[in-house]
Amino acid sequence: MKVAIVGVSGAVGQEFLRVLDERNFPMDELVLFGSKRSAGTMYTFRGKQIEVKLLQHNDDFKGIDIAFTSAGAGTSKEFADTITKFGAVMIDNSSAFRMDNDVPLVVPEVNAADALERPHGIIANPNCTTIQMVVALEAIEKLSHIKKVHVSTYQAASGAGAAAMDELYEQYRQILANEPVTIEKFAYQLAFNLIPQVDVFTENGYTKEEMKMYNETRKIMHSDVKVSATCVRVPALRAHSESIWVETERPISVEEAREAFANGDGLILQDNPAEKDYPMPLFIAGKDPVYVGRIRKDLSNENGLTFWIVSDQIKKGAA
Ligand code: 2RA
Repeated sequence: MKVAIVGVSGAVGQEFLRVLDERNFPMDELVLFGSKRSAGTMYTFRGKQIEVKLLQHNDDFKGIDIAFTSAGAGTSKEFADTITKFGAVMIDNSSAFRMDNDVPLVVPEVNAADALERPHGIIANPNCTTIQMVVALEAIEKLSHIKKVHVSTYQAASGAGAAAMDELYEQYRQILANEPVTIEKFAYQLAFNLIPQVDVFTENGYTKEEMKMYNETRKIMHSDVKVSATCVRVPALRAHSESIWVETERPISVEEAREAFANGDGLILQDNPAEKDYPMPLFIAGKDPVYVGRIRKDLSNENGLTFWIVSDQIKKGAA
């Protein structure tokens, strides 16, 4: 088994490296690719130094079985043929192919079987906010069809990449040192603030991030569910949180939901309000599951249920 990582120097690329190692992923060789900026950089993997190759239109992907790509939608589109032409399966973290009819969009806990049908050799990985949400929704969907979802997200700086995390650290330092604050990765200062915008606005007033939650959820779950999202950037460093409200076809009790979450694939139930026990991003960084808590009946709608989820979106979501 020969594996490639494309975009190894980014926050997600670095997580790919850690996860492959941590899981003892069976492979004989790992090949790393990057842009001009990162070509030549050396990374240590399982005690061996590997040099990052420049991603180019050549035959470098001959013999590669799986390529994990996270270098932005433009790069994925430009290099998809180069990456897949010798039979490599491209598992793509970008938004380039997610909504294409002939590219499966897969979250293993929900629709793993869709990955078997991949006419272009590409499997798309959804947006991180969608991934953690559908893992939780799937547990409820098994009890009763979900008709509507209202969700507000609390997205950590890490969703915008490694440089954005550095910027948040630097902003706190600058504020405490009474220095001018650097603002490059976000529209506004994020330290001591919340920004109700993730990605750019679309014509209907929702952002692209919010529309991804609508469209991707329907495709992954093979569902007519309607999703209305408000995505907010918060000054947490790593792990996204989501406040989710669902309306199901029949009423679901809190006990039923709790049992479904407790037994759900990829989920950890953490819901003990009496002990102030609920998921928080600070404690979930670096972990695999989606944590669920604060499960309540909606007070205005018999068929409504509300809950809170947190997951490390780089690990669970992107990598
Ligand atoms: C973010 N969800 O948090 C995005 C990353 N794909 O910015």
